[in-house]
Amino acid sequence: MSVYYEIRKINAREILDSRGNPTVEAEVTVHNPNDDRLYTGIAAVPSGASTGQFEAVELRDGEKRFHGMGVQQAVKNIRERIAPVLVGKNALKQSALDRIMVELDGTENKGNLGANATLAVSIACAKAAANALQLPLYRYLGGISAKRMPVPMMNILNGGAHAGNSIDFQEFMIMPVGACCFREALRMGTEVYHSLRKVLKEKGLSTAVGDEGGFAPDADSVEEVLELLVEAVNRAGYECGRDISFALDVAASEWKPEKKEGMMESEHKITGQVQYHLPKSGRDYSSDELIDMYKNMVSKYPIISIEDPLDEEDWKGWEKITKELGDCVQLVGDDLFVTNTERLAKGIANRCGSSILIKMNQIGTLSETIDAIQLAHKWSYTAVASHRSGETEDATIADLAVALNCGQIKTGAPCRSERVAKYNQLLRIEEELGAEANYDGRSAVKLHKKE
Ligand code: 2PG
Ligand code: MG
Repeated sequence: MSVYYEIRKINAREILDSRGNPTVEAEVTVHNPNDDRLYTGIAAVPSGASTGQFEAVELRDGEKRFHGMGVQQAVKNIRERIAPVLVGKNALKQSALDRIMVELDGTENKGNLGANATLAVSIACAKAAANALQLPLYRYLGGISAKRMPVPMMNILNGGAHAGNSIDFQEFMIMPVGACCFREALRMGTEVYHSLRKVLKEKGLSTAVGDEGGFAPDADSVEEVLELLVEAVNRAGYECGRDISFALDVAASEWKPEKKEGMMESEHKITGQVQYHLPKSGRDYSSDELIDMYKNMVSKYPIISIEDPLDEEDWKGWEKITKELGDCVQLVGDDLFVTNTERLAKGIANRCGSSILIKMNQIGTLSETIDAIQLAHKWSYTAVASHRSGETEDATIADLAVALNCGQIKTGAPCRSERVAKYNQLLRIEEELGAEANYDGRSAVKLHKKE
């Protein structure tokens, strides 16, 4: 029997994200033939600051209003180009709808319509369909197998492009791997967050927060930051490694050599390695030197996951770090893979990393996002559902994480409503799943087995 939930209307508007930048919100209305009523789905897209160069295009107007950041063209694309081809179609055929948008765009990177336009519509269609079927979004997307609660990677100390402090690493996260369930994990992580505030205060360090809600004090070295985290975990009454482990997002693509003025291309040629320049500390490293630094850190601290330890084009470095560290720490490709199945396939073929970060707006449709997660799982890579540093109250990634059994989610500190919205949605989902819900703890993190 074929069921037809007709898309009746698609609208879009320019709203604001958590950094006060404009972003796209779409509203899709569908008709349920069973009760002859209309149901609506609303979705807003997030926006990154440390964006990878291979991400799909985020269309910005570049005009005077909002200092060039307006998204009126993307909104217009939804109203005038996407709506006419999708209205009348069946909202239940998500991949067909997404394919139509990909074909209408006609570029490799959604440069024509804008990934912010296509993604807003893609998610709003799914939400409208779920509402019409009277199913929670995670259940609509994941069916009866949706029951794995993600281990949160809570970013409690911010640096890099997300904060105006002196720290080059972008994110210092805690993972409550010793918790029995998501609710307890969130409590433990939140207690550590509050302990960290006390530790910082006592040391006379700033407790102002960065873009993702983590504290953003100045520090002279990464080790100094890791010591602060250890102290916060202990002060909260937990044991490092047993209850709480650490995860880092280095965001090393921000350390591109060309960002250092006067860097000569010949300098790369001497070592045959990518050279990195850390903009805040002013230090320079080769790939090998960075790998040695990570090895040293992993041997001293309970770090179980490192995201973007190397640049998005340093494939050789990624191969090497996976060989040398992949069996003791999860290596997550964010800028490297950009939620893109082609780049992920290249990584799998060359044994680069063991995990992919999943950001829907890096690719621009829900179906392509799901393809990336499924490809990762097929090859025993983990898939970490992720927010962006610029977010809205839209909590779709919480549902996505459970629906696709991601097992891990990265969505900031337990601070700032746009971050907490995702955690709160996960609390609701876990409550609804009841005894069906699983929480993997430490085993959510997969490592590369030695060959
Ligand atoms: C990242 C993200 C999210 P942004 O690098 O993983 O934490 O940051 O959205 O700025 O790319
Ligand atoms: Mg990242």
